[in-house]
Amino acid sequence: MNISNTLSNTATSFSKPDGREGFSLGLRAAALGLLVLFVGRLYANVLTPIESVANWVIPRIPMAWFETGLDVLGGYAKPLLYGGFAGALLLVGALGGSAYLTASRRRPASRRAIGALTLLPAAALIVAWLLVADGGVFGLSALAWLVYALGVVGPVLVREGFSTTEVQSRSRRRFLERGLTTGATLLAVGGLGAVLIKLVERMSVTSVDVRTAGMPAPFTPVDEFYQVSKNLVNPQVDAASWRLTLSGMVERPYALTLPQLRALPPVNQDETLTCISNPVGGGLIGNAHWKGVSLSSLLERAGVQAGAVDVKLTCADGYTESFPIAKAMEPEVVLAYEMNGAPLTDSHGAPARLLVPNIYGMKNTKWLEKIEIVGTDYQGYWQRQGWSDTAIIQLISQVRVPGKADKIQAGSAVKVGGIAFAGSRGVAKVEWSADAGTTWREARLGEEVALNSWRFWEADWTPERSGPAVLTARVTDGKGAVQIAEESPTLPNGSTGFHLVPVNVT
Ligand SMILES: Nc1nc2c(c(=O)[nH]1)N[C@H]1C(S)=C(S)[C@@H](COP(=O)(O)O)O[C@H]1N2
Ligand SMILES: [Mo]
Repeated sequence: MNISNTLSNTATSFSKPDGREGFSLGLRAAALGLLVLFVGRLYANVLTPIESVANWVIPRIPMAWFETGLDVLGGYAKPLLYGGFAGALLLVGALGGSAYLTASRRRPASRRAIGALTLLPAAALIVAWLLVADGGVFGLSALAWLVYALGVVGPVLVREGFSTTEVQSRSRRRFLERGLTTGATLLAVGGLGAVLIKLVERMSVTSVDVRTAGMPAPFTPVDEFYQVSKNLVNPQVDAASWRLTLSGMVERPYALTLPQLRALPPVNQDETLTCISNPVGGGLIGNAHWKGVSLSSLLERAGVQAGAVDVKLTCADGYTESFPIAKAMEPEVVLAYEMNGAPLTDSHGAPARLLVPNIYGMKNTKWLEKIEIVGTDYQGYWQRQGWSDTAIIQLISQVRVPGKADKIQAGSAVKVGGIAFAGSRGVAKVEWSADAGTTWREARLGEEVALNSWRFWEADWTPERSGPAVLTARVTDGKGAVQIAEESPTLPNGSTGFHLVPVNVT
């Protein structure tokens, strides 16, 4: 045994236990790897593994599970899933680093073999990911994942290299190394925080039970407008390179740039949008002023051929939808590029999204890129999962006031009011009830904002007795159809039933 070996053994015995050292090395390396994944997601549009997996899994699980998950987690499901994924990868990195360092120190001869073994699960994950990842991002996704895997094992390998070098320069190396790892750690933590915030900003995280109390503004401010999308992280479409193509069963296929779209004769339209997933009384509803171009004018320019059945829509996030060609020819179907007087925001579908009156939000496609005329009844993303294809908006009424905090006293008048919506059928009448629908009285209707918009209603109520009461409302549309009491869930046709609001009269 020579002197250098003795010194080396002494140095090792003074260093942190291998497991803990490996843990912290692996953790930092994983943070760096994760940073690479997130930066790639933000700036090169490379899906992270969690999104590839979610894209594959979600359409394959029963919708009831999906809905239950949303019910339990509310609007936080997406950030939680994403954060959980980041946490899991950090943990895998840390545990991997720890296991690797411990094992390789114990049997230095098999260091390389163990290194290779550590890479095996990563390789298996890459293969699994490749199998589920969608289309064109295959290569890039795999590359990012590989960087992550190497990021975990690589620094541990390098660290191992350090520990076997000559003893003389050891303390200087340690000093340098410590500086480098501290710097890298700070960079990784800061960078990770910053990109995570940016990614979370690109998630649609509206909870179904927000902002249903109190009368809403007639036009919903953009930042309060509900957001729904199938994506964990929404696309950010580059307006300069964006093209809308019109193709399929048309005489003259063509493409439009955003300036070309904006140069066409504009249509201004007030319209209420609501999600088919909105429960009775839920907040996934909003009204806005939209500006864009009528879809029929775009289709007429292309010349729709005989035998056309559906308009098929494809978006930047891979979302697909469709509706019948007859619907597409209605002048009020609008390809919008402005919302409440400002360019569409990313979360609401910039640079252009469809507005389809009388039909649930689902078919109001955001980030639209491709319009195809097809000769079949095309089934889009949600239809393949069992949601309605016609997706006609159900009759909707909500009681928004009085709220939970308002005092209601026997013998004194209180304002009762809310919203009513009937798609493009129009609101003809709203009735309200203080006994859960046993007896009805007619409410006063607010001004009609627009045929395709919601309508406010109100009434004065002077309760006679104290005790519990249940407020509710029902709407009659312009064709004489009356909202039904029968309760049905959101899947597949949108929720029905009365919005029952229990109150206590004192
Ligand atoms: N490209 C794309 N468009 C989409 C969706 C989507 O996931 N991807 N979600 C739809 C659903 S389910 C609804 S309710 C509306 C919501 O529009 P908003 O977020 O502007 O309120 O967008 C629709 N358009
Ligand atoms: Mo929706």
